[in-house]
Amino acid sequence: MSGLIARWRERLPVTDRTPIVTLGEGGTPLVRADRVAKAAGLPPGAIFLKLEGLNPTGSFKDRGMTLAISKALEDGAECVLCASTGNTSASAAAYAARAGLRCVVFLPKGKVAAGKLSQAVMHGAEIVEVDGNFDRALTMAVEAARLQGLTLVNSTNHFRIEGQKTGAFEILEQLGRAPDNHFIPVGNAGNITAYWKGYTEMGHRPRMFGWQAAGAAPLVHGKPIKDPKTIATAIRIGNPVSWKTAVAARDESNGLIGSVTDAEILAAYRFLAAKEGVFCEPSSAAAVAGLFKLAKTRKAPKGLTVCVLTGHGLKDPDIALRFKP
Ligand code: AN7
Repeated sequence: MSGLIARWRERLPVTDRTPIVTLGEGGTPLVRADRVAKAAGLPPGAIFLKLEGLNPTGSFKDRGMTLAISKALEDGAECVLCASTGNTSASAAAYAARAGLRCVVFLPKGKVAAGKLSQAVMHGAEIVEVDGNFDRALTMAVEAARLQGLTLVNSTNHFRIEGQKTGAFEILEQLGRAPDNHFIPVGNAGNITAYWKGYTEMGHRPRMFGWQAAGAAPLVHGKPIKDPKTIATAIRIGNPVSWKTAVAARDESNGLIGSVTDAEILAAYRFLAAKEGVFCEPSSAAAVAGLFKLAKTRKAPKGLTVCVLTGHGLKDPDIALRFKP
């Protein structure tokens, strides 16, 4: 059987009784990006990109969802529920469809990219459009899950984090060593939490560099943002669930959580597509935007750096056509 649970079984909370719901997620490419390295003033071979957009539904969310849905099925759930800026709902809808579970998704109205919305629709999720942002949608989803006794598959569900930590295991295997630095976009902060967990479980401590959009940077400002704004809708989040663990990952690794403007995000987004042949969604480009930002003041960290490109460019065709090179 393929998929990341089969691959990393002994490191994940599954038993012989767990029905495994998989679409063959994980095993994504790690590609060298010498043009990014050069533009950041670094030597060839310094930068690698982890292409998480090549997961079955086009984002890293599938790593956590294969486990969260498998465990929901094992526990006898009939319906799963999540709030989402788009990718979590696309992934939950697909894995729920495969498992034969009902799926309800709470989405911020008018703020979900077309590709992601079309996935939730096609996989048959029941869609609740929320008048308000992601943070409000999450509050509603948490409340609905509690009142109805349904399984929440947001990253508050620890199986999501457990599944996502396998991204770090793969990077260690693909490089044959640990990277010195790990760059990653940060929204609800589950993924930076998961990668740090994965690395440390394997005895490694790369410096963790998380990147938020300037208009949605609660971790940089040290307080929730009431009305987060950014063109990178996936990370338009004002009050991240995994706040404490993200800050811990930063501090324990001597890392950094910084912010990049929408203009910097779009510049990196175009650079990756036009110079590296890699089409990611705008939120994913935030990590590379952060690298370029540090490079401007010659502060790009030395050594080997992995940037996680969390979602595929096809997720958000409207932005691509509006801001093409
Ligand atoms: C492409 O789908 O929060 O810091 O509801 O879709 O773990 O939240 C998506 C987040 C980065 C941020 N890149 O990851 C959702 C959602 C992409 C994303 C993030 C998201 P976290």
